[in-house]
Amino acid sequence: MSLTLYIHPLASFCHKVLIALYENEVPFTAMTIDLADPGSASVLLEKWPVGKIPVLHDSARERTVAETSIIVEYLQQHYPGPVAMLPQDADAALDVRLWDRFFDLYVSVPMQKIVLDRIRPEDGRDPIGVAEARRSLDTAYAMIDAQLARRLWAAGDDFTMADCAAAPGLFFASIVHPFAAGQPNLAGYLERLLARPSIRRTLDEARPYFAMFPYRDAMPERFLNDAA
Ligand SMILES: N[C@@H](CCC(=O)N[C@@H](CS)C(=O)NCC(=O)O)C(=O)O
Repeated sequence: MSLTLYIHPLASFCHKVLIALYENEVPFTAMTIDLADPGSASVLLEKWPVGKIPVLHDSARERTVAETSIIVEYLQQHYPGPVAMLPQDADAALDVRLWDRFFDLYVSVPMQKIVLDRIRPEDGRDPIGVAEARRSLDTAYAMIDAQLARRLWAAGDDFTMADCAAAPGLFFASIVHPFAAGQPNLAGYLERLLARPSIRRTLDEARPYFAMFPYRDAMPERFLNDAA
């Protein structure tokens, strides 16, 4: 087994890559990084000084690969399986990349802003930044609700990298900034994602760490017991 994925089991961007790996049953070893522990963090920083997880190392090809979208594309190129994370058609692939970027930048990033602000010291909080993040989520939710009126998955009829990005972002965002009542397509899409075996497995593995989630008090009971 040549692939090692440096992760934290609670980290949403790590979930995105885990989902892609599980979709195609790609064998890998997960190595947990505790960014709060300098010894553990140094293992990651040696590989990727930016210090963000996940990072993939492939000993067979002597490659270290960072950034989730690049990791998923790397897996698609070198360790493909039955579920195509990107379609062959170039225009369709652009659509997948667009919605992958959309979920990372306009769902996961503002969600993280809201979550991380809660663990800042009281005098270091950023209420203006958090309000902006909530507005960004409102816009994203409305756009996803419109997009999913015509589609089963984020970029069409097939599950792709865009859905790997969507699942953890929407899961945590729905807790810290609930969907509006009149967004049935958005809510239905999250339910479809949560029913997917790769996503159930990822959340099952994260569940023992949910107590560390800064908004655990807002987490619906069903998420604490079961992913769906
Ligand atoms: N653009 C990056 C984002 C990765 C990211 O933000 N990871 C978070 C965990 S979910 C992280 O490493 N946070 C630690 C930090 O920012 O210090 C990617 O797609 O890989």
